[in-house]
Amino acid sequence: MKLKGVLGLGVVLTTTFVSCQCKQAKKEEKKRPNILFIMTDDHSYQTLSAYDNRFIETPNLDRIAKEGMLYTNSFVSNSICAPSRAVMLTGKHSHMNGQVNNAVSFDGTQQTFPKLLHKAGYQTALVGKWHLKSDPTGFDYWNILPGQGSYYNPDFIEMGEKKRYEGYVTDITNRFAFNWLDNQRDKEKPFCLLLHHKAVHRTWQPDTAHFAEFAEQEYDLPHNFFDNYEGRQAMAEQNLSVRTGDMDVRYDLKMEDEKVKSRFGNYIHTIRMDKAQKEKWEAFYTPIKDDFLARDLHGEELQKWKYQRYMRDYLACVRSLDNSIGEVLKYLDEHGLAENTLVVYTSDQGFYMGEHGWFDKRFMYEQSMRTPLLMRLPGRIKEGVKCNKLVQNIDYAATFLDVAGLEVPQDIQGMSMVPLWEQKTPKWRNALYYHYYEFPNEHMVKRHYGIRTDRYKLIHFYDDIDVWELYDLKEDPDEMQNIYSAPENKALIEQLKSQLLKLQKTYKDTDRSTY
Ligand code: SGN
Ligand code: CA
Repeated sequence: MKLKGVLGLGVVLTTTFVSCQCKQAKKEEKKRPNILFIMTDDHSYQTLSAYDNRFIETPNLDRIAKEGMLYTNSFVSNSICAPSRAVMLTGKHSHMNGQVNNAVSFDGTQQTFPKLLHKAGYQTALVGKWHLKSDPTGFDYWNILPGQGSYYNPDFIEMGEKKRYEGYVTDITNRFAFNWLDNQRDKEKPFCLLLHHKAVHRTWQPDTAHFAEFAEQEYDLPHNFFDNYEGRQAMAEQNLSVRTGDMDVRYDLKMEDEKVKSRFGNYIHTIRMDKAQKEKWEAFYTPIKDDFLARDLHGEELQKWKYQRYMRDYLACVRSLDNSIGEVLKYLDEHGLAENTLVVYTSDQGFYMGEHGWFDKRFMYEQSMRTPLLMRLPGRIKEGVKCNKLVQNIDYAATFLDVAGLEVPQDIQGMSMVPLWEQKTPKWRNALYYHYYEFPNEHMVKRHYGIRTDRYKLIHFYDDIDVWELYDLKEDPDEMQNIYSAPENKALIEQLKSQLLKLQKTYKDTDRSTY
């Protein structure tokens, strides 16, 4: 009897202990923050009003900055889509993860942060643009656009199965994210969701709902729109100009008419649209086209007209994007997820809004090397703060692992940004490394690598040319004066070159012959 009683008590005690432990474990589990990594495609910091409000107000994106941290010096290491994504997944520069350009296929057997989070008990998912050719690995759930995807009635590949969905891509991508959060994950576990939008990629097809807001707007030309590229050979030899046929009147600017000659043949924007979408589209663009044909523009007048058309379509796509961010933040509020979710907003790279006369990206110059970066995590990141440290997309993997309480593996090349949230001025880098490879290719941006410090940028264009450029970003933030050959800069150049070499050694990028 006695023994039984003791045993019984033991059982009770053990059960109580176990259930306490269980609760404790659950509590601990609750503390591990969710990670919502929102990335868009080609969204420039110039068109996010927390950075720059000359062109558009983006109140929903600004809310992340207001309630969290805005990085004023956020950069990529190779300003193009697939490479940027691979850098983020692996925390390693392009030459280390193998994704040096858009053409090769991502080696999905390698270490990535979603895999490490998954192993540590996170639920992982990816919706939207992927662009890495091989199937995603390390995700419990994925639903991706094939290649670049379509704006209207897009196909998505859900865990290997392709299906078409009616509607506008930005809305549909959000819907998949909400659906996974609502119905398809284990809610006992923390989650890491990659919400990666197609917008605002070329050819900037807006949702018909947002035509009107931008139709009559006039945008100031950047003061260097008519840049003559003097002293900057690689700038002169690119194919990413708004001013020339690189920006195509039919394909990019939607003037579909047999009188408009196009490099893209008879491209038709409404090809995937249903009747109602097509009618709204044509009701908007046909009068613009008629007016355009009647005016018969040439030279500078045509260039200026192209710039306005480009900006209006691009900004209308940003509007959908900003609205979609509003929906996401509302979802987190309404589902009790806002307090314990790290929200990250970035783009896969920057973009030219007519600076130097350009669209697109690729170059190590400011508008494309920079990218927006906002983060919110209540209790960990103070509200409305700015961070001016030099951060780069190699840092995301380490940051996500760190915030989840995991060790950052030695072979990851980036640094965790978590210490920057505490604003204790941790030991941080004072220079960034950059390397771009996709040449010869569309837009003809030469291969180059370089170093950017707070004040200077030194670039070496190589392969079919051998040209160095040096910019003093304090004196010349628009990179109009290549001061590489000025005799007074000799010592500075030597010092920057030795710093660059050190970075190449640290990051193990010493053999350019392999790619
Ligand atoms: C497409 C675009 C290019 C763009 C690349 C890379 N042309 O090829 O303008 O530079 O994507 O963009 S398009 O005719 O297909 O629109 S990236 O963001 O995916 O790297
Ligand atoms: Ca991109």
